[in-house]
Amino acid sequence: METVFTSVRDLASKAGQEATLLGWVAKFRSSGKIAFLGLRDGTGTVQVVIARNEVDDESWEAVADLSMESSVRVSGTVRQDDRAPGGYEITASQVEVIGPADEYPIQPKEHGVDFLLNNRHLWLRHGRQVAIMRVRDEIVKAIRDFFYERDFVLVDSPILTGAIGESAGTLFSTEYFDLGTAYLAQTGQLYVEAAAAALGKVYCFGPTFRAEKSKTRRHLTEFWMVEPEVAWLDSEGNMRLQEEFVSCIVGRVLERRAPELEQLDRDVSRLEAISPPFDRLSYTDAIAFLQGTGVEIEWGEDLGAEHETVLTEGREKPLFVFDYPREAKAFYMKENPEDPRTVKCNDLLAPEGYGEIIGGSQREDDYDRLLARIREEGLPEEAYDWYLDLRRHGTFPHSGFGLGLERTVGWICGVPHLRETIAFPRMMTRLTP
Ligand code: NSS
Repeated sequence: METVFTSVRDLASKAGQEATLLGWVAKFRSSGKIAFLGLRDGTGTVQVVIARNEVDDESWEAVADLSMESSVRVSGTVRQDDRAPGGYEITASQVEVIGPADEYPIQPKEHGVDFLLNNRHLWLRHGRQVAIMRVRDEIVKAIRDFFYERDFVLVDSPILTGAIGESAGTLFSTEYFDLGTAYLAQTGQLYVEAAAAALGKVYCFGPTFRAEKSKTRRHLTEFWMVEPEVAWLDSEGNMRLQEEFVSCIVGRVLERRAPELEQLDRDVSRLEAISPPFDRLSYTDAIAFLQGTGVEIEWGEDLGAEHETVLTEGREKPLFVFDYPREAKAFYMKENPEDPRTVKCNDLLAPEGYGEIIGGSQREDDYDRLLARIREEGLPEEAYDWYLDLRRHGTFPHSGFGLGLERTVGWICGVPHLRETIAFPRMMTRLTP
C-alpha cells in the first residue's frame, strides 16, 4: 500500500485544501490551548498550528508529551501565510505520533564537533547538513551531465587493486586469498588510461582511499574523486577542460541550489565570479613569488596548504599552477620537453583559502621513460606490466585529472572542514558511525 501525503516543498499545490504530511518534530512549544510544531520532512520545514478545540482528544493527548525528533503524521488545512517561512502554515485537524523519540541528544545549543560527529547519524537531520547534502547531490548530477553531454563514457574502475596508483605512503591493504595483498584504490587513473585507448573520452567517478596520517581539515581517508581521461589531449587542453568543468559545476549550483546556499550563508557573489579563463602560473614563477613575499621555500619542494593560500590571496577565481618538478609528483606524469626537470601537470587551487581541488597531468606516453620512472620510484615492475602495455601497443598522447568531490563541495558551500561534506566521513581518528 502506498501512503498518500504531501511534501513540504509541494504545499503550494494544496493551498486552501486538506493535506496529510509525514515528518519529524524539529521544533515544539505549547501553551495550555495551542501548540506550534515545526515539522521537517527533508524537503523543508513547515509550522503546524494545533488548537485544543480544533483537534480530537487523541491528537491533543499525542501532542501533550511530544518530544523532539519524534516522527509524526499531521493532517490539516494548508493556509497561505506570507509571514510563515516558506509561505505556508498548517492548521491541524489530526496529529498522530508514529515513533516517539527518546531524549534527543542534539540540543539547540553549541555542541563540540566530536560530539556532533559521534552523533553524525542524527546530526545529518539538521538544516545546515541537509543543505550541504543537497548541494553535494547537485554537484554530482552536474558532473555526470557535463561528461554525458560531451560524449564521455563512464568506465567504473576497480576498488580492489594489485598496484600502487599514486604513492606508496598512503595505501590501505588487505589480504586477498592466494594472491597476496590487495590495495584499496587511491585513484582510478591507470584504468581509465586503458579505457581512453578503447573509447577516446572516458571518466570514472567513485570512492578512493588514502591512509593519510594527516589530521587536517582537507584530508579524508575515503573520498570521492571524478577522473576524466582524454586521448589526444595535451596539458594545455587539459587545463581548458578543467576551467570549463569547474565553471559549469558552480553555475549549476547557483542556478538550482540558491535556497541551500542562502541557508549556508554562502556569499554567492564569490561564486558568480567563476568563469573561464582561470589564471595560470608556472610552478617556477610560483616559487619566485612565494620567495618574494618572504616565504621560505626552495625550488623542488611541493606546495603545501599555506603556500596555496598565499598564492590565491586576493584572487577571484581558481588558479592553475602548472609544470611542477618531477620529484614532487607521481611517476606517470609526462616529462616536459622544454625543461626535463619538470613534468606537464597542473593543480587547480580554489580561492578563499580552499586550496587544491584538482590534480591533473599529461601522461608519460614514452615506454622507455615511463619504465625508467617506475624503476626510479622502486615500484614493482610486474604490477605495472599491463600499464606499460598501453605504451607498447599504440601509445598516444593523453591527459586527465582528478577532482576531489568533498573539497569541491566544501568550497562551493563555504564549509572549510571536509567532515561536513560527506554523510559519514572517514578520517584517521574516525570509523563510526
Ligand atoms: O592525488 S591527486 O592530486 N591526483 C590523482 O589522484 C590523479 N591520479 C588524478 C588524475 O589525474 N586522474 O588527487 C586529486 C584530487 C586532489 O586535488 C584533491 O581534490 C582530492 O583528489 N584529494 C583528496 N580529497 C580528500 N581527502 C584526501 N585525502 C585527498 N587526496 C586527494
